[in-house]
Formats: sequence, C-alpha cells, structure tokens
Amino acid sequence: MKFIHAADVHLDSPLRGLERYEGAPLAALRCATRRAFENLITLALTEAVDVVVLAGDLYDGEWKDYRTGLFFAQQMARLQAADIPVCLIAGNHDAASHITRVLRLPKNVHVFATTAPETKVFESLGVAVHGQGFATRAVTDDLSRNYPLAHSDLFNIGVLHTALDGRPGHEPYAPCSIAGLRSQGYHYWALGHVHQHSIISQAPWIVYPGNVQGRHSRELGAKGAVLVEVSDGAVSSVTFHSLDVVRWAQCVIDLSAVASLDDGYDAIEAALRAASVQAEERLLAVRVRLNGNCALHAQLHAHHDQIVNNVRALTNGLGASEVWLERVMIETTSAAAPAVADRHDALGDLLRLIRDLELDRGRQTALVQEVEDLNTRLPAELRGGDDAFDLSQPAVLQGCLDEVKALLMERLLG
Ligand SMILES: [Mn+2]
Repeated sequence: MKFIHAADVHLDSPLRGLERYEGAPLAALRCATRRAFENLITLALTEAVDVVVLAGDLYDGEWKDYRTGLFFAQQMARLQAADIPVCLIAGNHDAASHITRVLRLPKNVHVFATTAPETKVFESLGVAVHGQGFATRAVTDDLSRNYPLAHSDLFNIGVLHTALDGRPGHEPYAPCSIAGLRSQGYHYWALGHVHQHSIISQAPWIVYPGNVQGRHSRELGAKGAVLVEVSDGAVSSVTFHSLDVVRWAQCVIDLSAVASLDDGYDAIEAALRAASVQAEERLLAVRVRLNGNCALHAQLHAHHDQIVNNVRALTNGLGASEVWLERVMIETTSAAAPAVADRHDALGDLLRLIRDLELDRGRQTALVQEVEDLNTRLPAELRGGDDAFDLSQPAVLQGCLDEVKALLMERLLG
C-alpha cells in the first residue's frame, strides 16, 4: 500500500504586488500553484498510489469565481479515472464557513466533516483515515483530542491541520501536542498548515509535507509532497518529491572581503549560478541580499539602481534555469563611517546627527510624524503586503537612515 500526503496547496493564491516588479514572469507565477498541483496528480498516477491525502488549505480563500473549483474537480477526475480515492480536510484558509461557492466533486473525493472527527475505512486496503476539517478560520481547540482510537486491525492515518505546539510564522490553530497525537495509536499523522516540510516524529510518523509550491520570497527551497510506502502494517519509507514549478531562493552574499565593485559582481554571479543549478531547470525567483561590513557600502547605496540592473544583467547568462531577480537588498554596513564621524567639521556633525537620531526613539517618532503625509501618498502596494514600506517599523526606518547616511557620504566625499 502506498499513499501521497500533501497539504497547503493554496490553489490560485493571489500574488500581491508583483506588477511593480520589473520583468516579473507574471503568467508563470500566477499559474504556479496549478502547475504544481498537476505535478502532484501526475505523481499519484505514475506511482499508482492507493490514496491521496490533502491536509488542509487546498484553497487560499474564497474562490474569485468557479474556475478554481472547476480546475480542482478536473484534477480529481484524473484520479477517479485511475480509481484513486482522495481524503481531504479543510484548513484555516478554506474553512467551511469561508468558502461559499460549492461544486459537486467526483465520487472518489471524500471531504471530512467539520463538526466532529470522521473515519473513512478502505477495507480492501486495510486502511482507516481519521480526520476533521476546520469549520471556521480560527480554530483554537485541540481537535485531535476527539479523534477516535486506532482500529486495531487496520493501518491508521490521522489527517489534521494544526500548528502543533506553535510554529514561528504560523497562526497557532488547532493546537495539540506530540504526546497527544501519540495517544491515539495511529501509524501516521498527515499534518498540514506549516509550509516547511518536516518530519516531526517517526514513532509514530508525524509529518508536515510543506506546501506544494512556494508563493513568495519567504517560502524558500524545494516544495512538494511526500510519498509513503506501507508494508506489513508499518511505514517502510517516507520520500519527499519536489513538485514546484517556480523555485524561490535567497542568495546572501558577504561583501566584507571584497575590495571592488567588479569583484562584488563576480561573487554575486557565482552565488546566482549555484542557486540556478539547485533549481534543477525550474524558473528561479531569486532575492539577492548583499551584506557585510565593507568598503563598498557607500558606493552600493549611492548607485542602487545601477547595482540592481547590473545584477539583473548577470541573471541572463546563467544557463541552467531561467532566473528572475525578484529584488536586491543592500544590507551592508560601512567600514569607513566611524573615522568620518570623528571629524570636527560639517560632515562629522552631519553623521553624528544621524547617529544620535538612530539612538533616540523620541526623535524617531517625531521624524516619522513629519513624513506621515508622504506615507499616505504612497501607492497601496508599497503600504501593504509582505514587504510594506512602513516607517513606523524600526527596521524600515533604520534601513532608510543607513541609506541616507551612505548616500550623503558618497555625495559629499566622493
Ligand atoms: Mn493553514
């Protein structure tokens, strides 16, 4: 017996604010969750699995129109034609209360109840699947406590969308403990919600497959699902298969030992080349982060645009995968600043002024109030979302002060 365990498909997840990115491969990114899901179904067919388990957040939220549901139904029909059943629970993103459009699904798809745990027995396979979906978005009860005990003569799979005992960056929904999960006596807990693949336990198996397709620059690396093989009533192997069509990566390049911009570009190119090889011929969406205490600091900040476009040009000739430069973040610190800040002249005064500003919360607040008017005039995509430009955030303000300092240094000294 073998089955596929996937979760957090987030079908048709909207990609916010991509329009503002130069040269973003919009069509590829918009379709990515669908293409990755097709890869999942293809894997199920080629492996001729006995069951497919989807552990919540199949949909990102309410469908914009019926096309999302129709696409899913079409993929389910591919499995139906091969007699492969699907067990599915709702998560916080596609909680029953949140999805108002409903489509009838092919008969091979079993959607678990959201009011109480339910068990689906596949007699011919010797398998019992236990599950309960989210009725509402924010489930704060431990759903696992009401799950039934294992059926002693069957292989038992528990399907649950949960943050376990809390996972950084994830809402603490349907909290539960590893000890609690063990107490049901199941062989395998098919979890969802955490987008990073991880094997929490092997006795019993408690597994997050991670999401099937990364959706932004914080969902890095290979994404896919796990294939689980069972023999003699026990798990014999758990294998991760990458299914993503767009790979998100970050290249962090330390420029502290780099003396010239040219050497800097060489270091960046080497890092991009390595990332493109790792993407295994998928489209690579890469964020470049330049850091280190370095002599180039002022130059990098003063010529930000030129740097970004030179890095973009580097992505052209890499070969292995198509590479899209999502963003260049200049996070270097200045190796030269302290000496200048000690000078007893206007430039020294200026740098000391900025340094004092960095240390004084009260003056920062006053500064933020002064530019508040500017903030309200920014386009919406800059004010919201994952990378919002929000000066009231200390890190954003600090970044601006760094940039101003470097720019002034370069202009006044250079
Ligand atoms: Mn979730």
